[in-house]
Amino acid sequence: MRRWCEKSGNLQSAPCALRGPVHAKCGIIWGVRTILHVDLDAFFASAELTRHPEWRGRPVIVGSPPDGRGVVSTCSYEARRYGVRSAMPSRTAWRLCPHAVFTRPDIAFYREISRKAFGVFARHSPFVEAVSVDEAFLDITGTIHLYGGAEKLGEALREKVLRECGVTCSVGIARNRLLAKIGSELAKPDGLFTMPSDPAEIARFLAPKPVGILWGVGRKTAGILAKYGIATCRDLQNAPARQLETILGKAAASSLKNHALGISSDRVARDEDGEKSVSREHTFVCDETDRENVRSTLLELAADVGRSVRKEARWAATARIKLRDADFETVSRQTSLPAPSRDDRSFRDAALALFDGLWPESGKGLAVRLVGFGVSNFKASPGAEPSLFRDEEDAERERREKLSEAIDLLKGKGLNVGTGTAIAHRPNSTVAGTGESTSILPPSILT
Ligand code: DCP
Ligand code: MG
Repeated sequence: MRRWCEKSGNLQSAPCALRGPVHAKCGIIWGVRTILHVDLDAFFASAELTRHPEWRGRPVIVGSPPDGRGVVSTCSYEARRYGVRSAMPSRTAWRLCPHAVFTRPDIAFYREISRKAFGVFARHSPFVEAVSVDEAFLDITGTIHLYGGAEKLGEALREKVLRECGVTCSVGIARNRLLAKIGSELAKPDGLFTMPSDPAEIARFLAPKPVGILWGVGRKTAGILAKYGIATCRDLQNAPARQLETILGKAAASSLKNHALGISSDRVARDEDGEKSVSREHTFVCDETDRENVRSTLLELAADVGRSVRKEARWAATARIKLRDADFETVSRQTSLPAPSRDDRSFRDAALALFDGLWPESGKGLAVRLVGFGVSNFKASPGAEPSLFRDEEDAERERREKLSEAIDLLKGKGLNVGTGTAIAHRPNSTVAGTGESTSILPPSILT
């Protein structure tokens, strides 16, 4: 029997030499996983149709008015037939489709519908990982039997989303997140697609598809690969490892080659991961080009992470940040903290240093979709390695911790202290908690 490696996502065609639930050599746990990816169709436009049924059947464009300099957020599938796309200048959209209904985005309204949809997702699996305002991964391994099959579960979910939220969605079902996401893309709009499960079949299935179908391959990476004659997944599958390493670097080369074969180590974030890290992410509804806004959002996330860490007796030794650009390419950087800490100042300093490295002040033309901050590598006690200045360092650390705890207390009483505006008050935003509250998350996602 073929089994999927829980950790790497690889399908082992020959049974493990050392049978049993745990691979004795590397400690890998064996099991068969089923992942569902769900993405609402033309989300903002579909949401508008729930309160404007008279627009049904017409091209609907949500975004800036066509007489201004703004862009399209999204549009109905009727408008897509005319070539209208997200991020296109509204003026161009109007030229392509002058008879379309144009309407401005109403983020608060979409957030309500999104919250309801995540409520439906959470009823189909305890393991829900929010990706953005309208998409999520569900690990449905443990709940399939309640529905009599993965596809039946997927159809039940789609039916409930439509009934309770008034919008359609598309679902992909596969053995890992990478393939599930490809599946939902192929199912669009208003469909369900189950990816093959045999590794050879998966490789054959992906071979003719353009490299852009793979998660993380945005326009930029696709452009670089094209210069070397790599346009399809088949080209990637056959590319010599050396050549790919020269183009992309060692780590990216090996993961991309695996992705082209449908192999991915992605896992839907689970509860037990919470012990290992605490993180928060923020997805901007529209791409954010204002460095200062991304930076201050990051600081709010760092403060939120700090509050969470301080609820238990643990001190983090590592901090990391994550940025995802408009092409869905994600970069992350991590650093060791000077000492295991849990005060706001330490997290803030680390976040800023990492951010400045990824997006220097001189960096122009960046557009960020998601920003995240997390800490990990927890220790049971604070402080640094022995040093000459230990007493002073200890005193300073304690002072900072006390200050952070005092702010937590005041915030807990509803007093607005500290810097920054709550993310929830920004129009261009959704928030997802990961790490300790990972499996979740309708409430944290959009508060
Ligand atoms: N969005 C935006 N600007 C973009 C891309 C998206 O404001 N450049 C907003 C509007 C979308 C929502 O995010 O409705 C979700 O993005 P998706 O990429 O999932 O796009 P849609 O849901 O609109 O369409 P699809 O059916 O392709 O998922
Ligand atoms: Mg969508």
